[in-house]
Amino acid sequence: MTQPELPAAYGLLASAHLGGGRAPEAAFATRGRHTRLTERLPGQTVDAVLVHPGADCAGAHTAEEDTLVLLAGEIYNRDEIHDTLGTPTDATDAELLAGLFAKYGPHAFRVVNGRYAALLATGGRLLAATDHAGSVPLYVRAEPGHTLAATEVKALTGAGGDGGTVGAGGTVRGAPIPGARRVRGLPGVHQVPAGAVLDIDVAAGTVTAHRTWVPPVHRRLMDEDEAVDRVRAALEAAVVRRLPGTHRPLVVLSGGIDSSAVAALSDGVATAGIDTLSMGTDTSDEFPQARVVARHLRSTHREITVPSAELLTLLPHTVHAAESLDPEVIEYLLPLTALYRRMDGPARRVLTGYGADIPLGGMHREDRLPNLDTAVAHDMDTFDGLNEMSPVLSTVSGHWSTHPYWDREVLETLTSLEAGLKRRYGRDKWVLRAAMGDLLPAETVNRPKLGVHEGSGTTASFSALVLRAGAAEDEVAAVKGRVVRELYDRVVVGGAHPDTVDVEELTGKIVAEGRG
Ligand code: IOT
Ligand code: MG
Repeated sequence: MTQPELPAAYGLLASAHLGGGRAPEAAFATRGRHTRLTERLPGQTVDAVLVHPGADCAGAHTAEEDTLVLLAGEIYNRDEIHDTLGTPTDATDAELLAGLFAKYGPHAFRVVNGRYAALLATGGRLLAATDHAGSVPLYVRAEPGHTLAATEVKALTGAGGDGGTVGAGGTVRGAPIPGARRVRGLPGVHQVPAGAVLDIDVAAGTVTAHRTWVPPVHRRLMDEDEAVDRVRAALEAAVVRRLPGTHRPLVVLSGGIDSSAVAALSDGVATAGIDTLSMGTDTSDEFPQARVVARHLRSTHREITVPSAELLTLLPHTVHAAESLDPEVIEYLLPLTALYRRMDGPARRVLTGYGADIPLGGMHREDRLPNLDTAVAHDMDTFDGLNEMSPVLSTVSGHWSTHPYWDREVLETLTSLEAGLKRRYGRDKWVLRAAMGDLLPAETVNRPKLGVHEGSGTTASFSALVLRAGAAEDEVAAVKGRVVRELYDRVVVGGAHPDTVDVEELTGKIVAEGRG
């Protein structure tokens, strides 16, 4: 199974109400055309906006009988779903979700492997669903008689209309949704957890949460060969189901094992070859390491150099796109934001190596296995809400990104391996390196991990900015956290355009306040 070049829709905003509502205004960071639709169902009316890359977004919505489905993103186990439903092979992803709902009810989302956020309105209920990883963020605000849902926080703040703190039914906004995280600065707005469905009674504004996926907590013992074979097979299948059917795939390549593996596996299937793209800054790059892989695969390779000063001006844009409050995640995403913004030309499907380090413990730099598994368990417990996989990083520039390591099957396989297969013979991510031994040069397979924030000099540049603003060494981490929070308050909650925020000035203000 391959994918079309781009999914039918990148993002959505919907207002479900009992009548009398008005079509919401959408303020997405995601670039694309907007299609509005209104559906009157027996128990509610839904006004929606889909943001999409192509001329039409027919594949992203369907209304059958009394059920409406809206979908941002794409499904990867379409073949399995066709088999179980007996649907025609030209059925759209939205139609597949409608078919699964007719068969399984809200449990439909338990069988989907995808990168999506979906809304399903039926009778008086609105179901808001995320994929297992919550890789397409989804936010809701439910109050009696009126529910808003959107793939970006800022689309909801813009859509509020009535703006105050008292909802239509006279209730004060901000009632908790058990199991869902509140969104900072916006009473009543919650993020749908990863691998979850919120089942909302539109009239009452009440919400029941169901989990559709949880990270594996068990670990499997197996011999080296079996582990290596499983990892190779799972990753290859995940890459194949993310490849564009007719166009050349583009892989963002650091030359580390994660992205090099994705490039090599893509190259093995894409008959016309692949494109690779690397970014660096004037202070630091991994160009030589990426070139080794590009030459080996004979990819059409491009390098982009971003001046560090320019990189830092994109901090507000990174927070605006990712809507994340985590300063470390923002440091990982900043160089990628810069890269996607420099990708001119037609909209592309981009494969990344993002996320491999989480189930494999790649960020953990010591030998002791108990500590490695503690790190893996911690990271698998805490990824939700960080939005590091958000497609908005690239859809702001019109491009669609997808992450094979966070494919549901790959993630389950990697997470559940015992720690000794992840670190072995003194090597990090051993099982992945061993699985790629025949497809990549030895120097690539053996190269120790370097994070994108290190290889691009991003962490160092951000630290230098904070120190220039007058912070002491031991204040740097805390100041970065405050800078990111302030950026979030301005560009996500406050609606400021990221171009209008001066990071240097803001950092200076924060350091001065800390002293005052
Ligand atoms: P890293 O693994 O270095 O980079 C993630 C992906 O970004 C790479 O696989 C590659 O596709 C792309 N990339 C990185 N550097 C470049 C470059 N110079 N040019 C082009 N593309 C590049 C941070 C990290 O180390 O990224 N992400 C980790 C860990 C996340 C931690 N999160 C958490 N604990 N919740 C990761 O697993 O990706
Ligand atoms: Mg990596």
